[in-house]
Amino acid sequence: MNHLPSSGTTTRIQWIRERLPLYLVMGSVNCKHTPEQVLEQAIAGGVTLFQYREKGIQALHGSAYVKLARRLQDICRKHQVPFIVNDDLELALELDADGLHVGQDDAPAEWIRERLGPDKIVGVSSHSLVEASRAIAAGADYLGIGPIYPTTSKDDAEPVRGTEVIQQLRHSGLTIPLVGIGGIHEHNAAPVLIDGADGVAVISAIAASDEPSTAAQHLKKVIMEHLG
Ligand code: 3NM
Repeated sequence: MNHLPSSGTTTRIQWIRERLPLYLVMGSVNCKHTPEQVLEQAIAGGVTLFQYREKGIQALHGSAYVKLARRLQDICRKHQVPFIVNDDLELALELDADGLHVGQDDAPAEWIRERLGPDKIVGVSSHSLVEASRAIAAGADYLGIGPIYPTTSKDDAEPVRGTEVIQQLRHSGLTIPLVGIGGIHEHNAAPVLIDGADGVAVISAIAASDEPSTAAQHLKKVIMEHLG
């Protein structure tokens, strides 16, 4: 990964924003091909950021979980795509990952920022202006906003919100990088960007595709057409 600029600077915000356009989130349970194949192909198709999210009944545990993380991190390093860990601070520290993403029910963002220090990316899922403001005060680098559309990839997903929260955050003047998540694919990605997100985060649109590279390419095309 190219060096993450210092916190609080406009170059850092710009750096994060440049990596949000096409954010792949996945673990082994989401993949139609092997996770390594999916990630390699997705990056070839234009993925700009990756989050290792190994969740669900059939998720890997123990050393298999850590080994897969390392293999996916190696692929990210080879292609200079930042490697973010979902909701596992210990794994992020052990792997010296580029960052950590947490939800509202996970460890508090202040504590995560304190433990990771200023040189790592911290992402926080937020569903309202109140949650967003709190995450920003805690030192979040970007916010994940969702679920934008119905999703089958997250068991405990909140009610569908459309792009309303994104609009609300932008209208209230928040400039923090935002990524929309939940049920996004190439045919419904445009409103997410038009309403103010800097990118889209997807699981199934790429990981469950027969051709992850083509799926990523098609999504990336739509995204780049709508980013300013
Ligand atoms: N978080 P898909 S929705 C991991 O609303 C995740 O915060 C969400 O998967 C949120 O692209 C979601 O397959 C699942 O719908 C996204």
